[in-house]
Amino acid sequence: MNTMTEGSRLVVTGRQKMTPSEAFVETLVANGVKDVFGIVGSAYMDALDLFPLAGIRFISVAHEQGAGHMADGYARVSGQPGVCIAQNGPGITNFVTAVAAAYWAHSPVVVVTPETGSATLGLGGFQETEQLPIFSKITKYQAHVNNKTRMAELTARAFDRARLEMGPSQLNIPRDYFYGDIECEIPRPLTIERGAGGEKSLDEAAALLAGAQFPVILAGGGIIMGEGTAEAIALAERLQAPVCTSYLHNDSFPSRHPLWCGPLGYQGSKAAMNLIAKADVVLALGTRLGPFGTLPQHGIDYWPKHAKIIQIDADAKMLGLVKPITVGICGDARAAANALLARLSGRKLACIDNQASRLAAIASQKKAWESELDGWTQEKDAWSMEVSQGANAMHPRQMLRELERAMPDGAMVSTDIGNICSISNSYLRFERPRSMFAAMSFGNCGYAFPTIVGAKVAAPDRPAIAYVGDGAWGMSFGELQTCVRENIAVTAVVFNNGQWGAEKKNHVDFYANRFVGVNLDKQPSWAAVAQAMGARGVRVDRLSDVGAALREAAAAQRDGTTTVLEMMVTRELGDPFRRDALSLPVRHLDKYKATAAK
Ligand SMILES: Cc1ncc(C[n+]2csc(CCOP(=O)(O)OP(=O)(O)O)c2C)c(N)n1
Ligand SMILES: [Mg+2]
Repeated sequence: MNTMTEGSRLVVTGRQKMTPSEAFVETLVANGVKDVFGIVGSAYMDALDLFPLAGIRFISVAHEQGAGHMADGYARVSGQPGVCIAQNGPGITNFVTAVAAAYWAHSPVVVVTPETGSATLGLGGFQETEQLPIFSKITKYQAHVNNKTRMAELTARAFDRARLEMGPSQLNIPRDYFYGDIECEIPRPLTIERGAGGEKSLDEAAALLAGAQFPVILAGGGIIMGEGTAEAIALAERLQAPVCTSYLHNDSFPSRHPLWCGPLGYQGSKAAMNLIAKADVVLALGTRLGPFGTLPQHGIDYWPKHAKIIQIDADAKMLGLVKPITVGICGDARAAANALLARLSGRKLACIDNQASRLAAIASQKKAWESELDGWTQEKDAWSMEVSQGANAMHPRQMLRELERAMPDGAMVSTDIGNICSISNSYLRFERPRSMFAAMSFGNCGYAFPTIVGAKVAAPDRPAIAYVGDGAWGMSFGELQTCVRENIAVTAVVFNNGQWGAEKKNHVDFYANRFVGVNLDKQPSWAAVAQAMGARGVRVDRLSDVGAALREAAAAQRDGTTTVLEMMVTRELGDPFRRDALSLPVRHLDKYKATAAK
């Protein structure tokens, strides 16, 4: 007996003779892999041939970058490794951007990189490049199959490490090593439980929290990855503390909870910023406190520099890296929250004595921010006023508010990098974790659409919506082919403002409107392009049509139809991304003096 049934699948057991291709595919099966994203290539054809009988669906995409992002979206929604594979050389180099994005999103992606044959490596044959150095800085682990007998062992380790280190791992396989006879056993996946952190640090943290007058929780992605939402809620309720969500993790705390205050960071919630500014103790739960996510916004320099900071992160290297901390706890967000709850149980808490005034502050800050958002129908700077005057198109903020109101329950939303996508941060609220998939700190345009396609594969019953600027759409709409061909129904909301808006904003603010390469003139009708590609394409010009258009598109997903909603919006632009990193132009050469700041 060398097979057994596990769930609905047949798995091989015991040490036995097999080919390396069989060993590779069986290790995928042992790791629960049901979907692999990629583009077909001769390099791994012998293994690919086994996918159907192994119960693995090969999702054939338009571009390998798309496959990498899909594996990322799949991993982020399921918590299980997403897998992508491609042809040696160019197929693999096409993965690079997606792997870098997955690295910073902490996504357990297994990147399978078949390589040129071991017998000709270094001779500069066909489709050859050194595939390990390229990924060395954007993976948590790299396995190189240096001997075909190690195929199962190293494949299994790539999965174990992706899970353990919460990030991409690379499995590099010389293409000739798929062939031959080996004898091996398929390893079972490792299950390593993460703990709460050191006892002493947890005691110190509990003491700080017990004495805090105005504790604030900063809820990070670690809560989502650690499945710790219920524990985070319980801790917040025990402390009656306001909860801010960390930048682009708007799904780390339910927005209908009275203690929820909204996101920090670029285009975040003023309520969250004003409240954290008052904190005497901040509990940063499951966050690396990334530098971009705590920059001043809306003119508010909110980070409480004199507060005691308790930082909890599963990666010890993140503790105290960006912000000075009082207590650093290397632990799982959920386990640590539980350990803190246990320590606070039955204890007298200073913050409970003054809870009424703090709850009143939360309620009034939230009310003020909501009414500010309601009244903030358009951007009021000179450029925005000029370009939106008399325009028939919608104001982006109003359009985003309408999308928010029409957002179907349980929706997953991915967001791209751009001015309008960034502004959407103010309007994206979620009730459950694993719902928001932003491009995170790698910040690449073209992220959102393929990522939502991968998310939809992992969660086919949830509405899947991508927010994408028209420039980023130009980079990524090719994956509409994948949606149509592979019957993966999603909705892309494309913001047509005819420009690379986020970068144009820098021209406006720093370069006296000298526009170079920021206008997207002569664009096609993206609704018509969608139709030509076999999807539904709808052009939306009026605010009153936005909600119905989104609801119809989400409903169409149930019939297997992908929709592109082309939102016609004005060219107005919100606050810039990188005010922190730009300076007014200085010129020394006469030739360029005309461009110097006046
Ligand atoms: C791959 C990549 N190339 C370039 C950039 C620089 N960049 C950041 S935002 C942006 C403009 C995005 O334009 P669009 O997608 O149309 O959205 P909008 O800003 O107009 O809302 C660009 C080019 C980037 N982040 N990623
Ligand atoms: Mg644009």
